Amino acid sequence: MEKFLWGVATAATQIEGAYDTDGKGLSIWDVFSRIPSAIRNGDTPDEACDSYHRFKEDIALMKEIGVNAYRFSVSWSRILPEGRGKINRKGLDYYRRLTDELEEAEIAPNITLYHWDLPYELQRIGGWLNRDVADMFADYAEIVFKNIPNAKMFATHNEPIATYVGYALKAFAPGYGLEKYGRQANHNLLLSHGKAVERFRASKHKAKIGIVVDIWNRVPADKNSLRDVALAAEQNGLAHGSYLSPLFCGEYNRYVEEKMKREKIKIERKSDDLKIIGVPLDFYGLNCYNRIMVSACPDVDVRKVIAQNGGNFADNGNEMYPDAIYDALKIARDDYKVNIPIYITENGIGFENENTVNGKVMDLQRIEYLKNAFASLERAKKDGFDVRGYFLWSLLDNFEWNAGYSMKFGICTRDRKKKASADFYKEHIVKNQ
Ligand code: GCO
Repeated sequence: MEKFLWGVATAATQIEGAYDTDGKGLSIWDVFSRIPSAIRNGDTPDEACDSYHRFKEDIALMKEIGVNAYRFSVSWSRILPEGRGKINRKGLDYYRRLTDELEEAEIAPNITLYHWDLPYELQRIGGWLNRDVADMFADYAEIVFKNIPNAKMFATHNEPIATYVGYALKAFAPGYGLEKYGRQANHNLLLSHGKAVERFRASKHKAKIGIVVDIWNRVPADKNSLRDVALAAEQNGLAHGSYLSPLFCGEYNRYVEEKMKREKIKIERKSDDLKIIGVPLDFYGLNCYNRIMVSACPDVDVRKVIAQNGGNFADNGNEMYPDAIYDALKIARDDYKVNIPIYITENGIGFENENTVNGKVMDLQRIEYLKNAFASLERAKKDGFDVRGYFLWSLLDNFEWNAGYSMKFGICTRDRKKKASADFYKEHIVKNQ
């Protein structure tokens, strides 16, 4: 049995910077971030953590912390500036150097192919609304499989719901706002996943392949209220079922189908699509941060309900709910029949203000959050959940999408100073080898 993976996670747009260096093409986030007021303080990912130039320092930090795996994403437009066609050798070389260096440091590279950063040139032909983009993604994936032989894990997509948000709710790139677009983009994105996995199998690459879907369990404020229970079930069904049910159960569940019917939404889909989407995987990557309490009554304050039941909150307003990981694993297993190995591919907490003592960030609430998370993880393992690894989000404070640089998720700062939580994680890893 392979060793449990203790890792950290990042994503290209959030850390690389060098947005137009060495031939990189623009991504939709490079463009979206220039829309006035799209991002807090007008921040852009232009520089981020400059990991394009400073990745050796990142690896040195990881070595110090003692992780044995690193989850990062590859920028499609760095490798294919136009999304297709001509390969940018310098871009590809960057990932080769990064993975070689990781191998040297005995840190397993876990590569995500798509962390929301579609090449802008492909947005100009409709982005994920264009079914052909699914094939272009598979071509891009194949280039990565062929050129990065030392990767140990691949995930096709990270949190596909973010693409839905970008097409239906305007909040993320590319900033569209129609439910129909969200559903179509979702479908084409899932199709691209299935097609990429086919290419992966054909490539005979030795790594494992999977996909990353986040789970935020919705719980009813009042367990005895039928309306609250129904609302939580519907929100869970839509948020997770849009992905986990086509991926693992071969269908769109009734919440998704009923919503489309109700809203008279018809999307382009072919009869074989669900078969392609449901291709067998080696692992499922679970991103898990918290739970969400919901109430069907507009005048119920769920925060009060949480407090009355003994719950408490971090300074950033998040509930400090200790068992999010366990609950999410249960949802995957019980509601979506996930029965393959699982990696927690993201878990962490962000703060706008952190306390510094003698130049060191003393992020004690993050440590408390992590203690809870590790206890939940242990309980799950004891109860037989097949969890093989945990990736903390994130190695560094970075470009937190719409929140820009003001929301900090790192266990190290952008100038690569370890916070107290990095020391805590190090100790935890030593004790739990
Ligand atoms: C996500 C993304 C990350 C975020 C993190 C904190 O899963 O939402 O993968 O890019 O930065 O979740 O919000």
